[in-house]
Amino acid sequence: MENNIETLNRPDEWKIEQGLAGAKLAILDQSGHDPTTILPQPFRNAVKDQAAIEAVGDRKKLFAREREGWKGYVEWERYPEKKDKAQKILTSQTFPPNPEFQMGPMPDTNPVLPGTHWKMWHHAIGGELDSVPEDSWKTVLREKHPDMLHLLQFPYNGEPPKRLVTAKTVTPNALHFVRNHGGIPLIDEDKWNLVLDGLVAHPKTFTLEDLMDETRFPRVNKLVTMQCSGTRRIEQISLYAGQGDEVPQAPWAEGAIGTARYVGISLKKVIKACGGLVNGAKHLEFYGAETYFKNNEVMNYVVSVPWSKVKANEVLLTWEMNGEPLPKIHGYPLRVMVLGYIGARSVKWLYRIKAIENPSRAPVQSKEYLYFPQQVGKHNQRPTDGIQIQEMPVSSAIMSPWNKQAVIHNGKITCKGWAYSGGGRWPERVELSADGGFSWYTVPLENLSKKHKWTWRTWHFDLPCDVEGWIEVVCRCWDNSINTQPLNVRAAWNWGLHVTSSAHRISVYSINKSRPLTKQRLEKFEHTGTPLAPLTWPEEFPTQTWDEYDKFWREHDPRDVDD
Ligand SMILES: Nc1nc2c(c(=O)[nH]1)N[C@H]1C(S)=C(S)[C@@H](COP(=O)(O)O)O[C@H]1N2
Ligand SMILES: [Mo]
Repeated sequence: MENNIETLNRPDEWKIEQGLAGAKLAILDQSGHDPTTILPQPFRNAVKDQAAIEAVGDRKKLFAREREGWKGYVEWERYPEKKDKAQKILTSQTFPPNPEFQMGPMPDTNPVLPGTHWKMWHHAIGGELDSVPEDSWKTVLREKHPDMLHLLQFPYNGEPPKRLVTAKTVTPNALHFVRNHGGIPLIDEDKWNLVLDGLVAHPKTFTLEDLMDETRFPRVNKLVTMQCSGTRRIEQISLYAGQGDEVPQAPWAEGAIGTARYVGISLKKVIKACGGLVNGAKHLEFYGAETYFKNNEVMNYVVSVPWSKVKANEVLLTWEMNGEPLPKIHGYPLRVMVLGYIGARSVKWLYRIKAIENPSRAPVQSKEYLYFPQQVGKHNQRPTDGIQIQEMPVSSAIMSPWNKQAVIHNGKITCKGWAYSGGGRWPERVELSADGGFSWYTVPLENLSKKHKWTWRTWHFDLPCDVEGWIEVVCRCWDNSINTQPLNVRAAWNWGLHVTSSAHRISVYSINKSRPLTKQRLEKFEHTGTPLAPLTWPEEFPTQTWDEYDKFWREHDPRDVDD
């Protein structure tokens, strides 16, 4: 058939009109006299002012390794002039824009996203940062399980596949999710130390040996679940696109949560060893050794927590994870563990703690990890409009079956998953619904893993399901404060795509073998070697004989009655 039709439409017009190609959809401006459209911008030509970059100086010297034995560490926070020089280099050239992975198609690759411009930024600064992207990926391959789903190659962000997320109640180190904002510094334990300064009576430096000295600091050993505030973000992205920066907004599924046994000490005791806080100190700022980029500025990874949290012995300095020294990728040699807070506060590769008066001004604390109200627009969203996310609310997720999966069962669908609550609250009740959240079955307590103050509970349940066809399986948790989850994603959706705390909802196609007819039919498929998948294939053999058909009409009223 002839395909050369004359048309003003582009070949993908129908997809665009149907909202199936959001990345190509023009913005419609109805604010002026006549409506206009604003098309997504194509990739701009790269600009690079080589002379301006060279005028900054020798990058190898300017951005050299800060300390012997600390590969990949450049100190920025103590040297404002150095920050300015790096900024000059970054603003003297342009970089490719963010890939549109939310409204455009998600690549079919693993790693899903390469992190191209983050790699480019590191190479643009050069010096110690030049080899960081490659070194980091090598560490990933050395330390993580081969089945990890690599959402972003650099900075590395990865989660275990669903079948392994809750396979064990304590997550093996190689399967624990990883969330990085920069490279992985490779630090020698012998060369490492920690500075505690700012508003403390006696600023001090501690070696790892000092911190491990049990005569000074009592050991703490705790089982802790850490959850990234981005966990289950893909559900928000699938509903509506939001802030699309690929590092802050990695497209996490349900695996950005992990549970491990940590050994360390309480930060409160270390602050006491420095003579305590002075001059109105109320917050502790944590410094991580890697380099982070935001708006053409370079910085170390810095966040803060309030003293009240530290005072309650809920902030630990840890060096052991599940009986092993901390893996390099998880913060070796020392990381903070803030119990019950979002992962972002548990700083890895910790090298400095500073006592300060107000919450940190560093962008990760003050401009990211904010929970915005839905109806404040992107173009006028001020950091103070958002709530700084600290404790996670109650949440849960179904790990099996999967969304859009057809399940053959005998009247009960076996479901598995996790439930968690932040702030030292814990799951008391997990409920499942097979009808979209109208009626709920309680998961028996025997089917929940053991209760701990700071951890998730994994669960499994055979969910009764009599009906066939598409059903919506929903999971929700009630914590010990009787908090529960909003019932749909929209209710919790926010521009920053954080805290997907809504009840986890999946569509499942139920094929109920406890129905005699279904059982017979499935046997016929097997007998005749007819493939069951894909589900959408039309029937390959009749479901009824003509004899059966005629018998039905003999025994029932006709389709149309006339009296
Ligand atoms: N230094 C440093 N610490 C960090 C981060 C980081 O990028 N750099 N990411 C934070 C975030 S957002 C999370 S969710 C957790 C993830 O810890 P994990 O990679 O050990 O699972 O680390 C936190 N600590
Ligand atoms: Mo996170």
